[in-house]
Amino acid sequence: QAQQPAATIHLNQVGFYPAAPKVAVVVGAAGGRFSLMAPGSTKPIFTGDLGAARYDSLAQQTVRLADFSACQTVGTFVLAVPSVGSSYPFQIKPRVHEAVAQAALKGFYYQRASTALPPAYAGAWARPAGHPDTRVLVHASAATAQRPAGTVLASPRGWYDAGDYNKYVVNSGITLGTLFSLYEDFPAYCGQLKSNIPESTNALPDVLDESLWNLRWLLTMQDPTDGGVYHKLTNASFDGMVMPDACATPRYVVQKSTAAALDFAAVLAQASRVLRPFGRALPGLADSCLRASTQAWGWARQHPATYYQQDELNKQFQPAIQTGAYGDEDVRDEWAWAATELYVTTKDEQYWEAGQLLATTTLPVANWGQVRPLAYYTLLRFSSTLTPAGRRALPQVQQRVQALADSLQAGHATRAYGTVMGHRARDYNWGSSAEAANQGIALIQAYRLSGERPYLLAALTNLDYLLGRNATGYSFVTGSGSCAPQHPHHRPSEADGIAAPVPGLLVGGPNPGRQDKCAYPSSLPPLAYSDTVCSYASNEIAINWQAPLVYLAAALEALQPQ
Ligand code: 9MR
Repeated sequence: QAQQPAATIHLNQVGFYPAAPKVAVVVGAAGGRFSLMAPGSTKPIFTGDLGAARYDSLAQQTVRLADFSACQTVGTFVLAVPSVGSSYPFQIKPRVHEAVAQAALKGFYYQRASTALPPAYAGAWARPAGHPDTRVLVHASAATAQRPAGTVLASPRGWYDAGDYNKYVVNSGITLGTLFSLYEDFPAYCGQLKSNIPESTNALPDVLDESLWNLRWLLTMQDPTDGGVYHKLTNASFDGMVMPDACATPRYVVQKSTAAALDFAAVLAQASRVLRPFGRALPGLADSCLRASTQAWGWARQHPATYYQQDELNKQFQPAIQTGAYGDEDVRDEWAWAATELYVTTKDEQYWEAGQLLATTTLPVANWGQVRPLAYYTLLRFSSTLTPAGRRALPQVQQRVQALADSLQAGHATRAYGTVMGHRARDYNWGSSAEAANQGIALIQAYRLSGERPYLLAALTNLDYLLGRNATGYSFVTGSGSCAPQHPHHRPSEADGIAAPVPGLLVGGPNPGRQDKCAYPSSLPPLAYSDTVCSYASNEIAINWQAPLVYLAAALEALQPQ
């Protein structure tokens, strides 16, 4: 049975930086005083007045804010309101989100395919290896003269995409791109961000070691005979809710696609840049990545509209493929991203011209099907190294990132929950948690450009959202906070016989679409969340949601005044 939030005081259950804003949202209180005290104590260390009533029309909740920003006392506290009760305990201290950043990065380790997770790294969640993927079959949809259907390939390693055990190139693209961007934006902080993985003692930061687990798999998804990239490596249909080592159904690489080739080209061009300084530890790898990238780019130029359409594919080929599609039939943003990464890495203006980076005027928040922002962020990051063509675009690129951040943060402080996330119904889609995290990244990019602290604090409200300052009252990160998901739609968490779910994983969050047709406590957008294993539409985890959580938590840690 799903655990329900006991309290109607919704706040970041992990905690607050001493010098940053601190807000709790109290649902249904008539007003009056609130106080902070140590758990179990009745002696307040801070008191204040609840704010005026605010109405959240999406959640249909009347709330009042308890603002205790002025309290800078380090410690563990609860917030109490006489007519309402007490909050979950939280901390006020420097580096308060460091453990979340570490746990979120560690989340990727738990998603590793083709390897055992020993207790030294995985603790209670140790498990045998699953999905060796050393004998993967070429599916009929991917057959060529050189690689006919049934050809056996080795495509080991990689991360499981989500609660399922398949490996999808499109979704790996934005995930790796986000983690590499974290490294490029905050190299010093990444050097100290530790996740206790088998590679932790080598010369690379853990975030790069972890990324290499997926990158080495990704390289195997390219067909060396033509440079094309298979869309995914998958079972014909989803595995049961069993441990990885209990799975033995055939695995296939399916049809090559333009989106897969371009996401692959983008992330490998970025990888070659990121890994080049580590040439002693990784001889030849940066060159291999760049070669793979340009070959995938060349394939995409020859196949600019080869989309992955699973229903069409299943009309023509056997066996039918029922797993996640990640189909994307608008690849203009993938062109822009691949072109920009190749341009920034090589400084070759032919890529710049093909990318059409400025073709659309409004910049959206990133998601797996919309990667244009990653191109913008990369261009800005390398603004001082560009050739004239890229340099000329900088003012517009800068203006659009700023405009995105401004539109996100406009008026957020006066909204009911005071967070950037959640002011528009469309924020609550499949994977709304990633919407919150990717909004946070956009705000951090604007902060890096302008140095204006309000952007940084706006980003922090979305980390607050993810850790409990939201209409459900849940922290959406397993193992972080007192009321966090207990039953994520995640096969190892369900099947391992351990009560606690695998920690550090970000669940999808409220999704009024409720495509899974499970039992939900509410259909209102901010409340359409079900902490049940049934709920793949609101309670699954996924690597493309996890990566922006790692970015947001780590970037906020890196940017706090020490
Ligand atoms: O995140 C994806 C979401 O945007 C789509 O609406 C949904 C349905 O196609 O699929 C989501 O991705 C899932 C993928 O297809 C398979 N692995 C689990 C992913 C998260 O639910």
